[in-house]
Amino acid sequence: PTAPLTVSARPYDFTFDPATTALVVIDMQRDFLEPGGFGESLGNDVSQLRSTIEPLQAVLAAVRAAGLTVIHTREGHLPDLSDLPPAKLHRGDAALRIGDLGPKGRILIRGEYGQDIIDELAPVDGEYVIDKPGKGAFYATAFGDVLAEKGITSLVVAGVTTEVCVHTTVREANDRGFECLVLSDCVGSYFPEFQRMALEMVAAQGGIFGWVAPSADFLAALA
Ligand code: C5J
Repeated sequence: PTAPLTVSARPYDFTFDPATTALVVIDMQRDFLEPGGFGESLGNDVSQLRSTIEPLQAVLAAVRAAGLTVIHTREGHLPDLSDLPPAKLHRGDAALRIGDLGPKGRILIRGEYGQDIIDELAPVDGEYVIDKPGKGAFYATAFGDVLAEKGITSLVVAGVTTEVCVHTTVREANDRGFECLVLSDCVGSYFPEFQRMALEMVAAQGGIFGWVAPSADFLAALA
């Protein structure tokens, strides 16, 4: 198909040029999706996020075939915790805190097995992997520089969790002038009511932060 492509989305059609669009896959890490990691240590049922994996595999296959830029992010901290604000370390009542040794390595520490991306969605050669200390992908990372270098103006966003790292990144991107499409079945939350409302918040008020569509409609536009 010739650009621009059109996705049937809420609150209205999303148009994009594959040459200036990146797929951003946020924090699909063992620490959030598998037992024994950061997500579970905070008391969450990590199985809630697993429905995102299969549709995201299909989206990754399609965007790889179409030649879109692909950027994965990973939340995590340096082994010496020098990039971890005490406020983040001490927040909540975690069984295991960031930096503690869990069954998959030190919780949310860069380079540990648990902090890496799940096998099902492993990055391939030529894709970017951005390590970030915060919830948003722009803060203290090269994410913005990569987007500028590649001439990216639109983001198709997937990953976890919808109301935390996905929302923070979409809000940050929106303020920087990017057009964001959130794939509703490729983002996940530990809380079903947050999932629903977080998606509503993106598209409300005429698309205050961006657009929302199921991945099937994005795939239809790419086909
Ligand atoms: C959280 C994230 N939920 N990746 N991180 O702490 O959304």
